[in-house]
Amino acid sequence: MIKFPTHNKKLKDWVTKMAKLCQPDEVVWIDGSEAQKIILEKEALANEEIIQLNKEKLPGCFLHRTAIDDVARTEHLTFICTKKKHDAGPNNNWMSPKAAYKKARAIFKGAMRGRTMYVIPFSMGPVGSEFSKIGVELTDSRYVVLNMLIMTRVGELVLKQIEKEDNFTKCLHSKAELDINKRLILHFPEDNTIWSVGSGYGGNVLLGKKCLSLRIASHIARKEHWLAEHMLIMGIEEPNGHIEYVVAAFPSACGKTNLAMLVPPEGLKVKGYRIWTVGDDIAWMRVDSDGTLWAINPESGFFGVAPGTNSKTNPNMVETVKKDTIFTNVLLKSDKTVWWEGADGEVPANGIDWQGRPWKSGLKDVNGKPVLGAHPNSRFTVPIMNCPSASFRLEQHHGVPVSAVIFGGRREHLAPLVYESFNWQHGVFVGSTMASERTAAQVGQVGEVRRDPMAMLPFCGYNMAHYFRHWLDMGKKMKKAPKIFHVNWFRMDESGKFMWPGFTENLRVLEWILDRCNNRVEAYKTPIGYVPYPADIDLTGISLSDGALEKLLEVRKDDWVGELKGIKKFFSEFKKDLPLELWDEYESLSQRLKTSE
Ligand code: OXD
Ligand code: MN
Repeated sequence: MIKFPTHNKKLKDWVTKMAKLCQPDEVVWIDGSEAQKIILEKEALANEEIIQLNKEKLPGCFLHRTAIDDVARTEHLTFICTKKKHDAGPNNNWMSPKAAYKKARAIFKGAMRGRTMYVIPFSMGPVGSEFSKIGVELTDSRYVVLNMLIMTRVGELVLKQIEKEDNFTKCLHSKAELDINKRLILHFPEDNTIWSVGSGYGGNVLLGKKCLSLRIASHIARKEHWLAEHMLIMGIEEPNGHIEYVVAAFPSACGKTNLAMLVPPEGLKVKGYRIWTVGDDIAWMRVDSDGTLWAINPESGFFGVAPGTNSKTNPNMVETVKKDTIFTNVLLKSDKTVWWEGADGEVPANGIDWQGRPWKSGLKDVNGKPVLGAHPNSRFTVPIMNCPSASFRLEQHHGVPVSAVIFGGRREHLAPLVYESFNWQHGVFVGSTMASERTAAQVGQVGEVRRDPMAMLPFCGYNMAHYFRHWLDMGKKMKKAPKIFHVNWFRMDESGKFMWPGFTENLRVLEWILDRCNNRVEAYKTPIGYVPYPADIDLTGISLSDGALEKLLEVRKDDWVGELKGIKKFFSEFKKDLPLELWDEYESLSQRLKTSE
């Protein structure tokens, strides 16, 4: 007999039906309390789902290891299940809802036998905010529960909200047998439903994150006239105390998290900048009654990539993960602290690697390849409030006003350090033609270049041509739309070295962006957009080689003529659905390149 702490019939009926399908031994409702969390941690420790880390050095921290073939989002097993294939678009894998439910139901059937089904009522965004959406995740994984308690707002207040709204996203997850051949991540936007089975990796199973906050939310946002985006949100406090907020989209593992919480570089410190972190991964944005764009971060935690995180790349994150953190797939040291490639300090002499095997520094496999201590996509899950730069506006129901939208990618040669689009429509073109290299966060060939419009290719829950149309329409709804920029921290010189120091120094580029938003500097008009005059990027305290900044800002016509081909090929995939405005922008760019010197 299931006990229900809710009167909501929809919720009661759905939990009953799903329990009948999955056949758990018991059903436990998650109330968001500290007492319940402690019980769950104890059970997870006893079952060896998590390992307690050094209580003095890493209080409240645990380590979890996933199955070795379950370490990243599995895009080829991720589907958008709409009645019409066309609604999912060429950008998504598609299955009909009927076929998808049938296929997954066979795996879910009895999958929770001998286990507990946890019911997690959660809110993406502050409970009760106009921006927020409610979900309920059913899962047989304590690891998922413990992570959801960090990443989302969980508990009784949410249940009350469900009674009021009578609406929530139905999220069903089971580890089942953790079998890659029986793994499916299914989205049913027309039913406001997500089914994920056979995985234990965060991006596949913390259903509030990519599944709800991007794939399902993007579908809802189109209908309700707002934007659900794969973007960080950060505030830049200027020396006069005024804070301006920017949002930025980069493909996975291109430094969104590092940028969102950067510490101003030495050379700019005298100017008195301060950074406020609102979010590192997802932005939900609405046009408010003042006719401008406002943003919230629907999440309450970070699910960040560990390798490469250190006091130089991200000192705030190093502080953040010193307590209350769940580490996944990192190296365990003998003193029960953790390590990953690119962490601070010496490489440990030995430890237990992410697969649970003994490891020592310099270890090589039979082919002579280094054996990594931590998986390249190893992660930490930690509350945003732990972060020294956490914004004081995180719980504000209205979010923060957005001055600039920044797109970026990893382009070794093509894109200059920064450029500004001519207007909103051109900015949408810039976002829609974004491209980058594949990273460890996705399964597949690392290094392969792929188009990733607005960094949403793996996350847009509907036909991307319709998504571009939605972006164009949103621009018309604003009295004062944010300016749109493109950045590239990854340009390389002839010898294959990065030309820009990146990380904390990126504030120098943000400074120019804000100067442009406030009409404080002129810019140089090129065929692709406005580019800074070198003198307007403050280089105090860093030394670039002679002419390096000029090279970083250079727009190379031949490269862009080549790029046009790639854009045409990509746009053509959307056939007649692609908004004509984007073809107009394509033609205009081609024309400007022809007529420029
Ligand atoms: C992430 C991703 O995990 O984008 O944030 O892959
Ligand atoms: Mn992401």
